[in-house]
Amino acid sequence: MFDPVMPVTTKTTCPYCGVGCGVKAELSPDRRLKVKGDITHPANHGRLCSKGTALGATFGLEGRILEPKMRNGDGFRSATWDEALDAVAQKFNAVIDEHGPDAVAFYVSGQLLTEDYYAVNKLAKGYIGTANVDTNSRLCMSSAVAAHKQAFGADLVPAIYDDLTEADLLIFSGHNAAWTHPVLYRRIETLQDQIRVCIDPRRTDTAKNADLHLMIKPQTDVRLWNGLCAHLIARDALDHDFVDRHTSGFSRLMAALSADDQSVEAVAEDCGIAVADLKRFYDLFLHTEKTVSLFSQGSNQSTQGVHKGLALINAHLLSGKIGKPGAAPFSITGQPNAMGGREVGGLANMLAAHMDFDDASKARVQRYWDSPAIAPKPGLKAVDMFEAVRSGKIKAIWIMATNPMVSMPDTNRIREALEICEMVVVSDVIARTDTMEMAHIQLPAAAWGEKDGTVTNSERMISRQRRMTTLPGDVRPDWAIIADVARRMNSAWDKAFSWRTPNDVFQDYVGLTTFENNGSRFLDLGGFAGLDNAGFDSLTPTRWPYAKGKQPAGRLFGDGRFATPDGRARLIPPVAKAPANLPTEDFPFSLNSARVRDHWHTMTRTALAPELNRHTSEPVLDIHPKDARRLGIADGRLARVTTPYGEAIAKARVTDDVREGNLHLPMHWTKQFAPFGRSNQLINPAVDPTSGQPEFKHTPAQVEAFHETWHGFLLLPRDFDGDGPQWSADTVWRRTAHAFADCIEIAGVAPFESQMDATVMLDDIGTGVTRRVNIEDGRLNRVLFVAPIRKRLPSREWLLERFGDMGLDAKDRAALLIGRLPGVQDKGRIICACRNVGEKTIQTAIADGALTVEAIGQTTTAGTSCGSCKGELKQYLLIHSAKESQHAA
Ligand SMILES: Nc1nc2c(c(=O)[nH]1)N[C@H]1C(S)=C(S)[C@@H](COP(=O)(O)OP(=O)(O)OC[C@H]3O[C@@H](n4cnc5c(=O)[nH]c(N)nc54)[C@H](O)[C@@H]3O)O[C@H]1N2
Ligand SMILES: Nc1nc2c(c(=O)[nH]1)N[C@H]1C(S)=C(S)[C@@H](COP(=O)(O)OP(=O)(O)OC[C@H]3O[C@@H](n4cnc5c(=O)[nH]c(N)nc54)[C@H](O)[C@@H]3O)O[C@H]1N2
Ligand code: SF4
Ligand SMILES: [Mo]
Repeated sequence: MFDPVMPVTTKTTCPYCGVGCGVKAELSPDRRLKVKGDITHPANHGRLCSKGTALGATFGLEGRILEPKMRNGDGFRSATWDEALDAVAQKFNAVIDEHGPDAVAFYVSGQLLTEDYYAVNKLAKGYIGTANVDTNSRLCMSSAVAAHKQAFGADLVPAIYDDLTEADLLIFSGHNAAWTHPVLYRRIETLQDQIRVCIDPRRTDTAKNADLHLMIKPQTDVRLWNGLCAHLIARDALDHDFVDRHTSGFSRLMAALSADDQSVEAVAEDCGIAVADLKRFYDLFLHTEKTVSLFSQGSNQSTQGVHKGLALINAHLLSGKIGKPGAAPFSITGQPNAMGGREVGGLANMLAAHMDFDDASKARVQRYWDSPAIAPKPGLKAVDMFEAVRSGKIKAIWIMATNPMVSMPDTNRIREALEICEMVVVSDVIARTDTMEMAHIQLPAAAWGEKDGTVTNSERMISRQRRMTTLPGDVRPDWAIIADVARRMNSAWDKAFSWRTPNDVFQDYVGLTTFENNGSRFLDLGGFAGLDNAGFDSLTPTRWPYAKGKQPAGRLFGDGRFATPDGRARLIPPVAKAPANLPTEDFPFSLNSARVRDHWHTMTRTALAPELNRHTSEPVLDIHPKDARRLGIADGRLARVTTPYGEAIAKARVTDDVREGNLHLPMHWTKQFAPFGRSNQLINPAVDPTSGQPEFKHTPAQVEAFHETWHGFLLLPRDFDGDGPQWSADTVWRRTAHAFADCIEIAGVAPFESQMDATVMLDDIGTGVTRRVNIEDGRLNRVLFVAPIRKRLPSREWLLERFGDMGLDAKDRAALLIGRLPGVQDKGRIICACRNVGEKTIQTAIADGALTVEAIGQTTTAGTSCGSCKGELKQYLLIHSAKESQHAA
């Protein structure tokens, strides 16, 4: 299998989103990887989205950390594993001896494999004796987890993917599935008879392609769903039989709802939408048996995230729309193994295998682990955990597979925390991340394709990620690193951490799910017990619960039995209230922050793939035309956003895709790619009081024009590992990687000065335009264009492609200085990432008569691979037909 001389094909699972698509990967001996969707995988039946399709482009060793490193003054030096892991183990022991187990913490990730996750939980909760293990799922799923536990008695997702196609009504509540779960969206977008409703303060791609978009005021979801529940009651549209036999708390819910004015008019007013639209939504829900309501970050990431989830679940319980084909509330997971982490106890308030911190469960888990200690109480949740680091209560933290310097709220405070921490250990696959920079010890982890284990997707399907190649450099799988540290901490722990294969770890976990279970806990993986390594290697996707001697489960709760002590689902009254931080006179806007189509989180991997950088190549600030006009902010020019926590500068996109008074800045950009465009230094650390999930979707903010006087770009050979050019502190820059070169967009207020050497230059004092091109040995190695803000710059695309040319000579210089060849049209912004088709090409095709998505595909190839851009193609068609009818009129 390893280091083949011929290409070898492996079936594995995509490492990005929670859809959990099966991938067929063909690896050549020189580590070139070609991927296709696995047609036998039940999650995707052969489809992949743009990110999955580009996996080959991120599989090289560019940017990787391949050996352990230890802090050395301002930089890092190489270290051996012995040196690095002894240092970790000794410091942990010293801190625990002096300050107790709660002075250490682990901050982990839904991008770890289940085996990695299980290993760290066993070490912390069973051996060190602290529950200070929290995960980035706190930022992602914890509100849904709490809602599930309260309503269903355990963290159980009722639905399966087939319910999405079975449904006659599909509701996206704070979920931009067209971009964030593209392959699931592909499944439903062609269904002719399904009605789709999108609830989102932003007009997303999912909203644009829905039958009804409720563009609500931010954070008014509870009001909306409570109103629906009241409407169901008022119209006597309840499933009385289901409510009587399978739920508890009805009268309390009814009393709570009747305390507010639940008229459609009052609710519509509070939510900021048209009465007719709200009526239509309520009636659709009322009259459609087969309804699935997907809820995601617009629901979870809120100071009322748990209540948003409960309100939505209540509507399903009251109408009996649960446990039946095409009927369920469906919390969709974000990360590839968010679900797996929830199973093994990744959240600080869960023990392991869905057990809590009650005495019986603690004793049971300790018995199973035969361990010296058991964490006595829940540990600190992410925001509190970093706060405890900052206040010095936690003295050593180990961060794995997550980049909190970018993804936590109020990142300036995270910096302060990590700066004073006595030992910060970071395990990552990439050498330079904003969090790796803060480490004392950097540990090189094996990446996707180099390690073996399991992940669980949104529909509880366990799939294998498989190793395709030998481990490069000194990298090791995360679970093995954790076990090694455990053994170094205490030789008496050797036996408990003596796993030799990932299957050993998996079996340890499987055993815990069955231990003293006897049907008392839904989470039972007994069907996998005793699987040998060969069985583990050939494991096909299997959904849990999967008890010994039973078939793997399908959808849950079909029999009306829930995981509560009385078997009934609980109807809990959610309270509609304002967000924790209200806009003020100084900060009158509400800042929202979500995802773009082709980037994954903090871009450590997707930024490597040129095709993924071009759909949205820099952080863009969305602002409503009325606000922009009032504040003198022009489309395409820089704007400065400030909040009480920090500031950011990004290019404004003036659009009514956001509501008046709302702003949107994507979450992805980092110090490495756009230090001025980082969203999370702006974001308030307010959390939901129950789940501890931060309110990423709402921070009071102010915005103003930046008034840059010049703009330009520098193109230089691709350098993912290097420092890049140094700019003066007031030069706003952002970088994107292309096939042969990096493009750095620059702008500023102070006069621009450049020392760049050039083989040809055209500095025009009169117009203030600087053009410099440097050619070495017939190849382009630098291009700099700078112009006063009112002057246009040439398209970067053509110049960037020239970095791949050999043998450039005098006759090319003139074209290079203009930035284009006469007569060649540039493609415009890339819309189809797979086929590299730009906006202008698409517009030309439409003007020439390609009037359907299919016809555009035939003329330009756009949309013919993964299909992620089809929604946008439809939008171009709509704009075109609107213009045509304007002409006609
Ligand atoms: N391309 C891409 N796909 C991804 C990821 C990625 O990084 N990139 N990450 C994965 C992960 S980990 C996750 S968690 C998922 C997240 O998947 P989604 O939840 O779809 O992701 P977001 O785009 O963050 O947020 C969804 C929407 O919530 C809306 N929203 C904001 N405030 C409110 C509100 O008050 N009410 C309502 N109803 N909606 C609101 C936002 O405008 C946004 O459009 O995506 C996964 N898939
Ligand atoms: N403003 C705003 N902020 C948000 C959100 C939002 O919507 N808005 N969403 C939140 C959500 S839902 C999420 S899930 C988080 C995500 O935020 P993060 O978890 O911080 O994001 P990633 O970039 O996915 O970080 C994963 C890290 O693990 C590394 N890695 C990859 N594979 C491995 C491996 O096998 N082992 C190890 N050790 N490392 C590996 C990657 O290089 C990367 O540095 O962001 C949250 N932050
Ligand atoms: S939808 Fe895309 S990112 Fe998500 S698992 Fe499938 S291929 Fe990967
Ligand atoms: Mo997430």
